[in-house]
Amino acid sequence: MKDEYTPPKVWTWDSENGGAWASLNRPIAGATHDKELPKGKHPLQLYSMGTPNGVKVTIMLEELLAAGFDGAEYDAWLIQIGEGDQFSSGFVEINPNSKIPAMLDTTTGLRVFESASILVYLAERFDNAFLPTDLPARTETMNWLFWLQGSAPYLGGGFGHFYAYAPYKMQYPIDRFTMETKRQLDVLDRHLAEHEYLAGEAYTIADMATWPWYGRTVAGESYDAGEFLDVGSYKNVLRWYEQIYARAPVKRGRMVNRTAGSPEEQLLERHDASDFETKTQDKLT
Ligand SMILES: N[C@@H](CCC(=O)N[C@@H](CS)C(=O)NCC(=O)O)C(=O)O
Repeated sequence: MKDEYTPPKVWTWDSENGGAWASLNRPIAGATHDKELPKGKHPLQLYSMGTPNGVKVTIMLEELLAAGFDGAEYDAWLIQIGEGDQFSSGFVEINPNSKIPAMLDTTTGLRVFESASILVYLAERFDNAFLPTDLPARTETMNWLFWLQGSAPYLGGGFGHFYAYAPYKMQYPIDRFTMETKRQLDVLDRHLAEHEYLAGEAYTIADMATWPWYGRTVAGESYDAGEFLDVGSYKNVLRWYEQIYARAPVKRGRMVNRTAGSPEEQLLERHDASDFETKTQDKLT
């Protein structure tokens, strides 16, 4: 069988193992080069890219600003993960795990990494916005937020990797992760049949975290796999996806640090609210 493999006694790093991203993957942590991070004028400095994990945070920041929290003004700097920016000494100082998104709050002097930690941090910094304070709804918000953080790696690192990025198609991992991805979509679909949002009646950080992953998937935007996953059958997830996409802050958040798609939707860096009108890629090129 083509995929059969007998592991050696001790694994060694074969830097030529192929597949998208292979040149960036290393079995060790730490910085690869010395470079400071840029700093802007706003209280919050975000270092990110418009991937699903990055978009969670830019949606939250745009939602906070739209809700009137001026202290949530932010500079969003682009970290090009395909070019290894996440391995600079400056980035590693604020996230030793070298993954976007990472944030520096210049008001408190705190670094914040892991997208869900950033969402909870921002909610708590700004009057528990989008994080209910009553115990049942707060618990349900956390349930779904942790569900997303545990589930999305199966969709991205599992299904997406083997369906779209691996050097060749292998049935065993594709079957395994397709099964799991469809099971997760069904979990969401059944829950959203009974509830307007993930935590119940309120739109929360759990929706903001889940929308860029599973919303994007039912919209057919993940890994060119809409037909393969039969995404049209998850009607309740689609209803929830569209309801959230109708929000102006979500539309804006989705554009920040975005490097793919139509140029008018790509705002590579965001330093001012007016940048959405004047600095998208269609206007700059
Ligand atoms: N659990 C992390 C995951 C972050 C993550 O995987 N980020 C990806 C982009 S979506 C990344 O920075 N990849 C770069 C790399 O692996 O070198 C979070 O939720 O923040």
